[in-house]
Amino acid sequence: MIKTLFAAAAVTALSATAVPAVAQYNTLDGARPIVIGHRGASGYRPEHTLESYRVAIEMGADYIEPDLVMTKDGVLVARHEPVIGGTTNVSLLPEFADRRTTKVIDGVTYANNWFAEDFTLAELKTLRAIQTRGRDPSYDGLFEVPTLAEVIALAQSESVRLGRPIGIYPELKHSTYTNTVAQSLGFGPNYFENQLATQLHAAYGNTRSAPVFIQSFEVSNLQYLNGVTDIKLVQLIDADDVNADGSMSLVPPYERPWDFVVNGDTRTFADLLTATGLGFISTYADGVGPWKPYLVRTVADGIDRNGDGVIDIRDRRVDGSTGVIEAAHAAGLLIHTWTYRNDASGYGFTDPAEEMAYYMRLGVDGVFTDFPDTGVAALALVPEPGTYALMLLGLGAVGVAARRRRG
Ligand SMILES: [Ca+2]
Ligand SMILES: [Ca+2]
Repeated sequence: MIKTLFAAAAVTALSATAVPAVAQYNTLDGARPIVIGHRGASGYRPEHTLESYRVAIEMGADYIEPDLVMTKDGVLVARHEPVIGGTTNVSLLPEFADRRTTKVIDGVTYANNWFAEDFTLAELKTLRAIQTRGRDPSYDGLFEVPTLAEVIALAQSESVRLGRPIGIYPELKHSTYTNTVAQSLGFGPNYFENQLATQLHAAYGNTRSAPVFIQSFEVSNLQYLNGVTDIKLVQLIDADDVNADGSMSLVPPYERPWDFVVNGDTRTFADLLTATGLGFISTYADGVGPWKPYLVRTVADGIDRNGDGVIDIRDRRVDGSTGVIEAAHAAGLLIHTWTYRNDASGYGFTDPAEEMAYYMRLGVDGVFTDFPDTGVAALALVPEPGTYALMLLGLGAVGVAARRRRG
């Protein structure tokens, strides 16, 4: 209905040859898509450090993304996983050699590694973050593991300093697992979600207008939070991989939310993206966050788009929307997708900004990227739908005027 109203406004403006107040994007409400600094600016600095978040903010990210795990003393800290052997220098520290162990998290065995919940905050603070994915290691060993409280403080102080809102997009990692650990440490049920909600409410108030999205791959934790907070909630949608024919691969343990596995719910992640599934999500969440291959159709046409001499899944030509974006919007859900990387583009895009712009033109409401400056660059490549229609009618000057007006 909102989009219909905007379209009517465009026609009125056209007939009056005035500057049109048109919807500029195919997003749920016509607003500019948001750029989310995935683990900060993790393409440039070790992920989930205050420095990584700070660089993301400097590059223009609208939101910074802390993934949350829990310490032995129940403090929420930012790490991609409870497993910390690969993202810190813990393996180099002889004093923690005896913490090395093997655990199973959501059906996956992590052998001979270190786990956040076996360290107090004071102990974790003696570790230093290291870069991942083979990226520039020159910042390794410099930065601490930040607490959620420190991430909130950074976002709020930077919002004041820069005069623009910097949101946070915390992810509850493995809630079922983390709450089991929390109970074994003597904390109460839903400790993980309660801690997050308590800290967010103290910092922002219990309000939907807080510059915060809470995300999770599990469902029951978000349903629980829906009864605890008005802060916006986003259901993440995973898959195992993309098959050679471009279809989604749904293989355990990545075929359904882990709490579904525990509770015997047989719905897959893909089931949650049907109209029925999206309607279900809309009963407890404000948005949905699918892995990006769910959103675009692709065609294998034999062209080596990335020029590496091999024809594979990454060379497939994108061919429009699968309909998931439109279905999410029809269910009233925002749609934020991930992860965009300059050093690992998908589907034959040689320009990572153009890749993000493609999804933005289709209507996604936000993108998670390790390279927030590229996300900002992508925004400049997205023609506003209203402007584009006017240009087709030979009124390019009006379109230029409209583009200049964009803040
Ligand atoms: Ca995350
Ligand atoms: Ca290739």
